[in-house]
Amino acid sequence: MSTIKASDVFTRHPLNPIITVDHLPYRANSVFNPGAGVVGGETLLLIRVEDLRGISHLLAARSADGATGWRFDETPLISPEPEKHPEEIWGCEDPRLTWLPELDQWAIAYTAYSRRGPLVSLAMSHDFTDVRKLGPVMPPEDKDAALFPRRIDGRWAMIHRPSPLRGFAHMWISYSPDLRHWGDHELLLEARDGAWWDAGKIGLGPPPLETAEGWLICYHGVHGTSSGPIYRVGLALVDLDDPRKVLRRTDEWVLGPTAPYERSGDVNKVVFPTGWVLDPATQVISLYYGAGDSAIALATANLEDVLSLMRTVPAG
Ligand code: BMA
Repeated sequence: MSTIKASDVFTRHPLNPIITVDHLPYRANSVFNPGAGVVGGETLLLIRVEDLRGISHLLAARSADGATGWRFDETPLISPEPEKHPEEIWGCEDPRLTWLPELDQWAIAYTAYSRRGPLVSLAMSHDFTDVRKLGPVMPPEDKDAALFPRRIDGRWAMIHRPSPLRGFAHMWISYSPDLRHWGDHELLLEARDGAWWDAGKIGLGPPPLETAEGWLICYHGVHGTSSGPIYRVGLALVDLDDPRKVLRRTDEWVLGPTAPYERSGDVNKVVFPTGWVLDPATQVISLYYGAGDSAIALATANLEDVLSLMRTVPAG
């Protein structure tokens, strides 16, 4: 039986980086860390645009094939509105998109950069032509949040990453009856220690993806070095009925900064996934990620390859 290696599961798109700041209809510093979804038969990316002050907003881009021919909105879908939302004073960053069939709406979890540090905010949209901000749902510091697409045991569930004053920055899970009030916070996945690639700090990438073998979790891990951090990507599987149970976790990373556009940018050596889309016909996952905090790149994987890898990795 042949076993697929962790580093062979994802294939970079030949046109990477698929979106750079030069594609935008206006001047900005950088584009990165996009949320992803399928809307009206097209791939929609909600991209983080860092403007020439350093403040980020979120802009919708659409493409028929998910890789080329991107069309950009003229105005941002989500911009900082510090008068109404003081927590957004220094920007709106790193959105994750989850389609909620029960509400017939998308949930957008994003980082609002407040004077007290980054926090998790939620907004709702029907098709990314409208938006309704629900405001902050987690106090600072907290980021890298995304919703599960359906209730679990009657409640909405969200993964997020608080940064505590003591100890490492791990991934947590919290529950809500109404998307506004969140509680029953529990530790979900821990950063490892020492020399590991995901020691000290980890955070959720795109939203959990439902598979026959569990919710597939994609996360970034940070390895501190004397020349700065290296951001890489790993996978885990958690139980469908009780996502607090971690079933499997890759020891090795599945994606790390090796391409030139990942190794050098505003921040060097960063692969930071924030969106993915599963094609129901081909069972191919398209993973969208920020490269070097400067551009947007795409890597694809067969879901079956991912699941066969997960069958070989240690229990979580
Ligand atoms: C994280 C976030 C991301 C960024 C990444 C790499 O902490 O700030 O927005 O892409 O670092 O610099």
